Amino acid sequence: MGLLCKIFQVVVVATVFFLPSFGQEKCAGVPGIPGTPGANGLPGRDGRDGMKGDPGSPGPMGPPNGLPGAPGRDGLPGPKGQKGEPGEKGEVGLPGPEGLPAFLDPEIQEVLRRMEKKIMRLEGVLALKGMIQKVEEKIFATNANEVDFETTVQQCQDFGGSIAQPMNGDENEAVLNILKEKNRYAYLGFRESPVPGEFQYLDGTPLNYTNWRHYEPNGKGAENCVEMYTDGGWNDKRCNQYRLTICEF
Ligand code: MMA
Ligand code: CA
Repeated sequence: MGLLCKIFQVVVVATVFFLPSFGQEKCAGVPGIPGTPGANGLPGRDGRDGMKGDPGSPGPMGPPNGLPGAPGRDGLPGPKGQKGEPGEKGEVGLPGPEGLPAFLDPEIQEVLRRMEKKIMRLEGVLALKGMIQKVEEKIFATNANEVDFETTVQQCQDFGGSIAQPMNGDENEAVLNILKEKNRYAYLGFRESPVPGEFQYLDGTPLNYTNWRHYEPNGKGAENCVEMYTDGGWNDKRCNQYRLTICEF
């Protein structure tokens, strides 16, 4: 700054600061001329970053022959298919839980009651028609065949029974009823034992009921079978005669 300019500055400052007091004390001067504007200051610091702008619009589609995109999501399920062929039979399963004993099972008991009733009715019909003779739990019946002793034994077995073998007076009378009806004699299920004149059941046990006629048995080892007459009495007799087949069941 040149000297002149410095002087001018002092004059101006003095004018501005001291003139008024001079003015009060002395007189008002002429207003000064406004100075020229100062030079521009240095540029300020950079402001803070602004907010992130909106996303730009999608770019143009790329060229074909690019890599394939990821697979899309699964579609909706299709319609139900047709029924397949039956599979192979599985293995046998484990046994089920144990059931009630038959005597405690009410269903089984009911079935048994009905079966018993049906059987009793059938037995009643057969007895009414004279086709069976029932004594307690034993039933005597004939097929009206007349055959020798061994054939009688065999036939009765074939039908699931055995040759008639009366064990008491009632059973003897039941067999007799059949003889009288057919007016024939019949072999009984006894045989002579190794001791002549002694008879036994077919299983070898001695007889515990007999109904011999007078003077019988008299065969003394020559008559090994026993027949019943139409009066119910027994006679020892050779085994090769034809006699009415009577079985017991
Ligand atoms: C026949 C024969 C015998 C029986 C007598 C009874 C003659 O023999 O059936 O077994 O004891 O008759 O008179
Ligand atoms: Ca005899």
